[in-house]
Amino acid sequence: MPAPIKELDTVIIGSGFSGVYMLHAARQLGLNARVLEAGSGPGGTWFWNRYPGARCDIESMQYSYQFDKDLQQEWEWSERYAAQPEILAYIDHVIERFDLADDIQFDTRVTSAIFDEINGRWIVETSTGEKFSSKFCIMATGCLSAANMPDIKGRETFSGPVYHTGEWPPEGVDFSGLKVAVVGTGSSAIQTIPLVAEQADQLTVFQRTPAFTVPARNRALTQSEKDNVKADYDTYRALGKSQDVAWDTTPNEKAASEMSDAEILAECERRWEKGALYWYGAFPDLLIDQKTNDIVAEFVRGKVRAMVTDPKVADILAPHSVFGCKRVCADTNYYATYNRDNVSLVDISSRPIDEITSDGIRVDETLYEFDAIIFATGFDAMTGSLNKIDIRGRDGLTLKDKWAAGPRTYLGLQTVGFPNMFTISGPGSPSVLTCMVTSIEQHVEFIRDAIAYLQEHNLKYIEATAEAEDAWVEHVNEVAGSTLLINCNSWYLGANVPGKPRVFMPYLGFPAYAAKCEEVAQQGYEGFALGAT
Ligand code: N01
Repeated sequence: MPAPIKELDTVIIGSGFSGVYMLHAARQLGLNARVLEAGSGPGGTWFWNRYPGARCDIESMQYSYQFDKDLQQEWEWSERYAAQPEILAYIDHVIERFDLADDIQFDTRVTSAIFDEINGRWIVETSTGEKFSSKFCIMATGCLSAANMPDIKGRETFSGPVYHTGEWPPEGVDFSGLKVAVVGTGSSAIQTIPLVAEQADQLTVFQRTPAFTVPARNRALTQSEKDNVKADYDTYRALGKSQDVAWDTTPNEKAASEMSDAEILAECERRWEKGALYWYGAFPDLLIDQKTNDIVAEFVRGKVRAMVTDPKVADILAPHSVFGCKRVCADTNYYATYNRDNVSLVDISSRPIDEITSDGIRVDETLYEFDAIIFATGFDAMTGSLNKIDIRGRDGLTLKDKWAAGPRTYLGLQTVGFPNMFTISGPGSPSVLTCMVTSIEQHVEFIRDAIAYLQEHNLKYIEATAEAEDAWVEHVNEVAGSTLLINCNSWYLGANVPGKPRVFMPYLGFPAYAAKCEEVAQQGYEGFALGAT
């Protein structure tokens, strides 16, 4: 006998930062809400990415919720950039503090979400055989949650363990005494390589494209630093909202073209010392003017050559694409790791991995033998976790079909044909180009207020209009097209996943975006059709 359908006002899929805050916000509206989570614990991307060295690249006191002033006063971050276990502990604390656990259901993968047009309800089914009927369906499925495992010939034949950084075993891995391979050199690889190198007998890195990475400058936070931020948190939060990524990436007023060589060099050195994503504020034309970008890229290459003792290795590691075109990585001892005797680098930029055998990885005629392989090959970003679910809207339209040529949304929040379905930090929103937690809170509050508006006006559904969606998609492309961000094979463009349409997915510019959302709400949800039936 089939299990009875459970009635909800709001189903929330995923229990990362988005799902947890969405549940709290839904409860504030008096909604009967439930979070369904595939993992056995909360945290979303921070639950799965437990690889050694996993750490945030946004300052911890910024990468945290701001919706509750007491919460931000009481929580104590230990380091400038929080490591993955501390972020998970923080999410656990938030769940406990706001008494959310009863409405979060773990080990429950959503398999389908289908809109029942007759009753105006979302029917959600799970891997556990449960069925929910809900008025609202909120996708808190995350931008970087679907691991991208490359389809390399013979992968299944390898006799040792194979890991993906984005699906790391919770019990951890001991690489002592082992010959280990890392495939990929993006943010995850750059964080994990120095630590695996310290433990393994030998480590070999397979690099297709050298990434731009700058020192994270992570360290313990002093009590006075924490106290200073807490004493003036409102100002810091306002500053964060006025920027795209870090607390303060306000660029110099002068473009690099208006500065002398000495001024440019001084600014580059200052940013190098400050570290991590503060680089995005180096020059106002950094992501617009190729010449400025080339200056910064050459500066970083100079640093690589100075840090890596073997000039041949330094040449392979020196990045040559557009600085900031892929997210700039933040590292601790990455380049110095290549000076170790037990670390080697294989350049696969012109000759890809041919196959994986039971013993290791073959490139051309050379077989490199390993005991374990780590794939640090990233994610099917922004759309991957949505595409794992069979999502169908009006007239049986599947989301996959609707987005076959690339995702289309209005504000990254809704897509036409899928009424009462929201995506938190969906494609078309600033999300991954910002401090994610700030963006998530902005989205959750927009959704909460939109639902409250429906309640107050006795309305039943909200759905983006085709005109608004078309105009937004055009605007997102136009903004991205005016920058250098479209000039490399990044996951922002879906270029890392074979066959994925090449479309710039995030929207560049959090402050402008937040202002647009506010205006939309003030105009009675302009660009959305609101209906009573
Ligand atoms: O993934 P990536 P990631 N053969 O896609 C290579 C966030 N993040 O997990 O560049 C060989 O950046 C690929 O090569 P190429 C952050 O937003 C944040 O590292 O495509 N190599 C690349 O080198 C980040 O941007 C933090 O040529 C293959 C690597 O694998 C995002 O997550 C930490 C290959 C993938 O790099 C993703 O980062 C970690 C193949 N077939 C992640 N396929 C922090 O907060 C792919 N590659 C600090």
